[in-house]
Amino acid sequence: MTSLPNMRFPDRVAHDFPLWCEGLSGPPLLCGHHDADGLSALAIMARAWEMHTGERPPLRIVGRGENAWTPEFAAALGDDLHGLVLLDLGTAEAKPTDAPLCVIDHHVPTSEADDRLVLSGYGQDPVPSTSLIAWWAAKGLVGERADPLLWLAYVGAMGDMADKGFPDIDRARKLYKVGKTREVVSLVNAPRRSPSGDASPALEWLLASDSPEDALTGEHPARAACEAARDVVKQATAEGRRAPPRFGSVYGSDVAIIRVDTPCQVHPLIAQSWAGRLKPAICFAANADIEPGRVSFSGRTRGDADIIDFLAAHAPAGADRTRYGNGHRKAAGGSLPVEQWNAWVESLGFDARVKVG
Ligand SMILES: [Mn+2]
Repeated sequence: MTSLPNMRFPDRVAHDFPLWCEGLSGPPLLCGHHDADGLSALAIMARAWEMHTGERPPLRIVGRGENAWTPEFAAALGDDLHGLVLLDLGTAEAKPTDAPLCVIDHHVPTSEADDRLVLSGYGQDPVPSTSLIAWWAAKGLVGERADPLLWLAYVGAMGDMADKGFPDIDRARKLYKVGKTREVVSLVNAPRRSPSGDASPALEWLLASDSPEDALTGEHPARAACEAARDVVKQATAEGRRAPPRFGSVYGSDVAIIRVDTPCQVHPLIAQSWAGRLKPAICFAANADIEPGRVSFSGRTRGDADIIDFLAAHAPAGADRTRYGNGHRKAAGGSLPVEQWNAWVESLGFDARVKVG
């Protein structure tokens, strides 16, 4: 699929996506990451496809402990797909299906395979959220009818802190109140962090709403599930914030690890909050209660550090690279089996207080 040379990225997205859709024999399966950005992108794509064909395409959230680039995921998809759209799920090598594949993403890519349409915002300046790229794609598919979906792009962009420097998001900021949009982001992100990790109420809520205002004030039963999840997550976050950062002998004050063991996926929030206080350190928060036998960890920095590079330089031998060291330069992590985690922190000079078991 060739684009015109020198096309601006948003125009290239709007140009290439409809061409990709033309080659499909039926509705593609839409898969999205479970955070505000991925869920918003899913909602945009689903509604645009429905405008385009009159039919709601199948949807699937890729949630906690799942990765779209693993053989397990490919097996779960089956082989009767018309097409597959992966939203906010990274860009890796293994193709999960023989059906036409479209990847819409903005994480650091780990593949340049050309047997698929890749609409990656990585390398653009600034880097757009997946939701905004999805909206540009929707715009290409259904034209002005995508305009009422712009608020969803705004929700995703705000959720990923990628809402500065884009004329379309500037326009959304004038149309929709910042405070209400922030409240939607907060509620949409809650279910995936709750002990169940099930983000489907958040997606249901976004799919049923017409604006941040409508989402917060209209009759939306799924909102109550998001509110309940947020209460639980708030409690776990407050407790997690009391855990002290630890430092190892290899990097001293430049690398901190904070242990926060809870069935709530709040370790990225804890890492984020310590990164703000401990600049220029890389802060990793680690959680051994998310997945049995594994330690999930998340790194954040406000300084110049490159966490992707750091993790690559310190990759444990035999680490599963679909589950280690992916994400953004300033926000990346992964999960390791307990034994590998313990060896990893030891190699960085940390003592038993950050080891598990
Ligand atoms: Mn994203």
